[in-house]
Amino acid sequence: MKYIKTEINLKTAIIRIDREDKLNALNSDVIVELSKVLDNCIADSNIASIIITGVGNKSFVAGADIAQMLEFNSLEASSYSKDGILLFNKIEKSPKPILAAVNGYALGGGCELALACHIRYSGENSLFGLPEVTLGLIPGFGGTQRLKKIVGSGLANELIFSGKYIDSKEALRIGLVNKVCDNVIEESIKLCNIIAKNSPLAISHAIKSMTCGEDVPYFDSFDVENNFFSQLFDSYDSKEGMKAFIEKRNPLFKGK
Ligand code: CO8
Repeated sequence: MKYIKTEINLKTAIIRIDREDKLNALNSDVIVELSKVLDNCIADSNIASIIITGVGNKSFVAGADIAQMLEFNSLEASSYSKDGILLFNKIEKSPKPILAAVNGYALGGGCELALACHIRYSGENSLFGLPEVTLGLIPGFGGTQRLKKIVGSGLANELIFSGKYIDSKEALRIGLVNKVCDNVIEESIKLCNIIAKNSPLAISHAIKSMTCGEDVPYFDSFDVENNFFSQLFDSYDSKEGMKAFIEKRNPLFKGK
């Protein structure tokens, strides 16, 4: 892999986008590589959760690669945008929690990458924004859809129409990130270690329930939850988890 470095810390995969000289901007090769690495991490039963971050201390991802996009016609732009959308949808639908550890600029496609992750932690010096309109573009990796879901349409409109950047404190205030940390990687790993103690099967069902529930009318979404909830009663993990509680011991989950 040219642009992706992966490190394993206990049951957590730390995926680093490594294109520091271009502030980790997403060119098409980064997108292909990130997609492959995610497939491997999702398939690896030793990995419980995944952290995505950027190499260096200046940038998470400063956006899609503007130099590459300058050469695109509309067909090439559509194909590039679709590849990004497929990757970001894969992240959102991942059966394993994916956490964005934002360590600097999260702009344009970089902000959209963070938005696709299940959880966002930020370093103190991060800056967030969707500056596409300043380039004569709009967000093309799902940002027009995901931002309004996360912060509400008023704030999403303001950020997308103005292209302005907000700092990590403001990102926390509007719910764009869960937490602002002194050491974002350390805090992200701590959270992943807590997650790793829980049933991977239950977590994947919770993700499925939340993502599938969005595709149906509101009151039907409770049937979706009921379906995933009840399926778990045929699993080893649910018997083990409840038995361990009754027996006052820690559960030993198997993910099945
Ligand atoms: N694309 C390509 N190269 C970049 C990008 C980028 N997004 N961001 C930074 N770089 C490069 C710079 O060109 C520079 O390269 P070089 O040294 O060869 O000149 C290097 O990274 C360092 O950058 P700067 O010298 O600019 O660093 P500064 O500290 O002065 O500034 C900033 C940092 C403020 C982050 C500045 O680099 C900047 O404004 N970057 C662009 C931010 C931006 O507009 N991002 C949004 C891009 S559009 C987008 O993401 C669309 C997503 C949807 C795609 C849909 C597909 C069709």
